Parts: sequence; C-alpha cells; structure tokens
Amino acid sequence: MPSNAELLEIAATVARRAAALALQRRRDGVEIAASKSTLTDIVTKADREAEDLIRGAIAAARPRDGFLGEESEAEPGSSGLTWVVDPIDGTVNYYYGIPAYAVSVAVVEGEPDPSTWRTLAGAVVNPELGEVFTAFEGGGAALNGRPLRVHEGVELPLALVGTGFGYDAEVRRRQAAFVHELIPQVRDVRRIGAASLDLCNVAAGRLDAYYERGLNPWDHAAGALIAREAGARVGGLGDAPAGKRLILAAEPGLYEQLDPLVQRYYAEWE
Ligand code: LIP
Repeated sequence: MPSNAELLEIAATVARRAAALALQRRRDGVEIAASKSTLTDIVTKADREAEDLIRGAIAAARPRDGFLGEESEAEPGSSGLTWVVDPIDGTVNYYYGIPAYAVSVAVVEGEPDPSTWRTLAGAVVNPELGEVFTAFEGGGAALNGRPLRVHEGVELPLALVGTGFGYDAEVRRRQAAFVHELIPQVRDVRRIGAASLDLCNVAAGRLDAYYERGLNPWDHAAGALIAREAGARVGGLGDAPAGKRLILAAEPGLYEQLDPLVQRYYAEWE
C-alpha cells in the first residue's frame, strides 16, 4: 500500500493536468453537453473530457483501485482504495466564466460512502487563480505548498459563513429560508458556488465556516480532508459524518456555536 504522501502526489499531479485542460477549454469557449437533475444542473463537454483524463491517468497509476466520478459510471476496485473525483466543481461558475471552479481529486479507504470512508489524500485545484490545495491524513493542509490553518477564536456574530444551494427550486427556497434566519446572527454570508473551494476557504481562513445540504460525495471528499487537516471540525447531521443531508465545517469553537442553529433547521428535513 502506498503512503498517504505518495497517494497525494498522484492526486495533485492528476488534478493539475485536468485543471490545465479545463482552463484551456474555458478559453476556447464552453459548450453544454447536457442537463441532469434539472435544466439548471448542467454538464459541459469539458467536465466529461476532464473526468476521462483523470480516470485514465488513475487507471494507469493505480489499476486495482476503484473510481467514483461525477460524470461517469462508478467502478469498484480490488485494492480497498477508491478515487472520488469532481472533474469541474462549480460547473455553473465555469460556464459563466466566473473564476471560482476547481478540479477535486480524493482517494478514500473502504467503501466509497462518506458515512464510512476514511479519506487518505486530496487535492483541489483552481486553475484560474493558480491555487493548489492539498492534504494527506496526518500530514496537514497546504496551499501551493504553504501550510494552512483555520481562523481561530471567531465568535458567531463576527463569523463569515459560506453556503450553497441545490438545483431544485423548492430545495433552494427552503435553503434560502434558513439563510434569512441565519444572516442577522453572523458577520455575513457568502455563496461562492463550489463546495470544494468553500471547504478550502475554511482551511485558508478565508471563510470562518461553511455548511450545505445536498452535496454529492465528490463535491466534498477532498475539501473536507483539507479543512480537517487545517484544524477545522467537519461533520454532518446529528453525530453523522458529513454527507448529503448536511456538511458543516468550522474551527471547533465556532462549530459549537453554529451547529445548534444548523441542526435545528436541517434535522426537520427528510
Ligand atoms: C456544486 C457544488 C456547490 C453547490 C452547487 C453544485 P457542481 O457542484 O460544489 O456547493 O452549491 O449547487 O452542486 O454541480 O458544480 O459539481
């Protein structure tokens, strides 16, 4: 079994290559390939091309590992490791030319299920800003090689909180209702549009906290490890790990202040 540092080297190398491709395709002009859960939930040709590149590179480097990507069929492996990939996280930003999208590559041990997996290494690359966020379990988190640490000692009324919204209009309405309740209690709210970057922003101290409901495993697999290795607490609904029903990431003291508000609202959701 390779070391976590060796796995991170693979993740970061592949993520950089895919990010360079995505940036070039953005410059060439982005074409929508299809819509998925709703008309606003789009996939571009670059999403698919980037995932093909990542999938092929990982199959060459780690042929017995599994693969779980946003844009292609899940592939079980025999090694006990699975690569969890969002080829372009922040697809809507990418389509509109907003420089807040990223390639997210993580490798997990065990079943590719956020409720049980153990994330060993992860890389998130924003090619527009030339930012490479990395972490491996027990190795700390870094931005372009420089160590990252969360903001500490922030009280709720001074917290800058990130969040996001789903593609379904009724889900967005309910998510916005919670923002309406939360926003007078914190410094401000930011909706950046890419969960992987939101989690990396918590790691970098650019956000004090981030929460969202409805994420897919590939949206948060790498970013959650990067946030945790930078000192954040990352959790989900109740005592569950981060998952589709909720992800919350913040420095532990702020997490304790924000968690009751988020849990009270989101525990009511199915
Ligand atoms: C996006 C997430 C974001 C969420 C968006 C969307 P995608 O992922 O990163 O946090 O608010 O609705 O799900 O679809 O760009 O890969």
